[in-house]
Amino acid sequence: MQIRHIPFILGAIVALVLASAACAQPAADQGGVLFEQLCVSCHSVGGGDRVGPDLAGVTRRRDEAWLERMVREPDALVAEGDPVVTALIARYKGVIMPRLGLDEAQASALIAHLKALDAGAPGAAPAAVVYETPELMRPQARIWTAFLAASAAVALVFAAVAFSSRNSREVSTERAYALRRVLFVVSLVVTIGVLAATLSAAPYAAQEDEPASRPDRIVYVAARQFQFVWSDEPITRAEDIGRVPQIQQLVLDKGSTVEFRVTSLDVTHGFGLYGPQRQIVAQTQAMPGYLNRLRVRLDAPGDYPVLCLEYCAAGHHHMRSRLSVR
Ligand code: HEC
Ligand SMILES: [Cu+2]
Repeated sequence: MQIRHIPFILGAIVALVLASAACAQPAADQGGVLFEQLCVSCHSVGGGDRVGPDLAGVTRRRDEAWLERMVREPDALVAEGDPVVTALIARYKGVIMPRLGLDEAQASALIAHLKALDAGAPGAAPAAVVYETPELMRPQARIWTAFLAASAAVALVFAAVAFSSRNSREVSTERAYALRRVLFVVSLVVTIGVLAATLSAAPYAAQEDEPASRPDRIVYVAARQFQFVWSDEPITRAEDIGRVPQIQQLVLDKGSTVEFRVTSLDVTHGFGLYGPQRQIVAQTQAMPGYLNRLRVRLDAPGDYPVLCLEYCAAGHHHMRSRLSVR
């Protein structure tokens, strides 16, 4: 548990919006689900600008053919020097909306969703769910408390040393060196002891080729500014995104072992998987050119937020996704 994780946990609690109502109204809400999955990292509807413009009223501002192109192939509009996009890019600090590899049906569903929101259709907007303050998983809470106590102890030692050095005095180097030797041996023994006691319980002991240790499911995760792209097939280059079928909503079986194969298409990101109680479950780095494997067994049913754990540029704090376990 590190201090830098705290804002993400809090961010997840406050900002995560569920789209689980989607199952009930597939046609009307497919666009809503896609929007949750692919667009909220950069856009809100009526919640103000994020990385990109607030999309409230966009279906009235722009015509449909243009909207469809903007959603499906923003890069083509940029290349053509479309005046509207050129002006938008200037306004949004040069950030260019990425091509997300959507097909026609998905684009229409998204536009239908935006239209419904603009028309103020009842029930069109998924209600924002505000999570209660989560109860940290007990071991995590204990580690956090121990970490705080240890940090306080270190701060006290530093303060004591700083305080004691105000007045100069004779120091016996012999005694200081003797003390240093003792401390060295003690820390060596403690380190080896802790290692010996815990190493066998460390994950990743299983051999790749043992059939019993094969994961039930392999999921590829490609991180990029500012989203996670999920797939059953490898995504290693940006061009794969239009080609490889994506998983829009990852649902895993309760108790199954899943191996995430995580990479990045641009800068280094973090792949942080949080549990239903918003406790961190597992994490690895998403690095360009590497495929990092992260194997976990997910026993508790519920929603698992996924957040980027590496500051990756201005839109970092919107970089989140989720999976569910049923
Ligand atoms: C990585 C950030 C990012 C993501 C993800 C993203 N957009 Fe954008 N979007 C932008 C930016 C930035 C702009 C402003 C134009 C530009 O700079 O390219 C924009 C512009 C737009 C516009 C034009 C807005 C206007 O005022 O005319 C629409 C419509 C749009 N996006 C829809 C979507 C939809 C739908 C999705 C999800 C499928 C999406 N965007 C995903 C960053 C993003
Ligand atoms: Cu990030």
